[in-house]
Amino acid sequence: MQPSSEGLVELRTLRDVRGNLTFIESGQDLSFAIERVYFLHSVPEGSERGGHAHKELKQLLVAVCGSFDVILNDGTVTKTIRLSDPSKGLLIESMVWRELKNFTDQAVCLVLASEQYDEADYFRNYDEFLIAVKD
Ligand code: T46
Repeated sequence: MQPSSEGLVELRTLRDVRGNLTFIESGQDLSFAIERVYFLHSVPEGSERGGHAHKELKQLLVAVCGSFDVILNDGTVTKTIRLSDPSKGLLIESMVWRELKNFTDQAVCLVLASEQYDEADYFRNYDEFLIAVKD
C-alpha cells in the first residue's frame, strides 16, 4: 500500500456483474492495525466535522456513500481533497489538522483508526496545534 502524494490509497476492489466489493486488511492495505471503526452519517446540509488534529492517531477515511471535502493542514501546507470514490481511502497521519465539510445528502464517512478513542490525543485548539507541530 503506497499512498499518493495526496494521501490517497487505492483499495482492492472486486468488480463483477453483481456489484463491487472493496476490502481493507491491516498490514496489506493499511500500515497500522485497526483498533477502532466509526462512521459519520446523516450529516445535515452545511454541517462541518473535524476541526482538530491528533497527536498519535492515524486514520483512513473512505466515502462509502456520497461525497465530502477533507481539508488537511500540516501546519505549513493546506490542501483540500474531495472524497467520492468508495474504492479510494484517504490516509491521515498524526499531527494533521482536519476539517470535513460540504457533505452531500446521505454521505457516509467510514473511518478506520489506529487507536481506540482517547480525548487526550486531540488538539482541539488550532494555536496549540501550531505550536506543537512547529516544535
Ligand atoms: C476525525 C473525524 C473524521 C467518541 O466517544 N468516540 C469516538 O470514536 C469518536 C470519534 C468520538 N467520540 C465522541 C467525542 C465527542 O464527544 O463523540 C463526540 C464527537 O466527536 P468529534 O467532535 O471528535 O467528531 P468529529 O466528527 O468532528 O471528528 C471525528 C474524529 O474525532 C476525528 O478524528 O478525523 O471524525
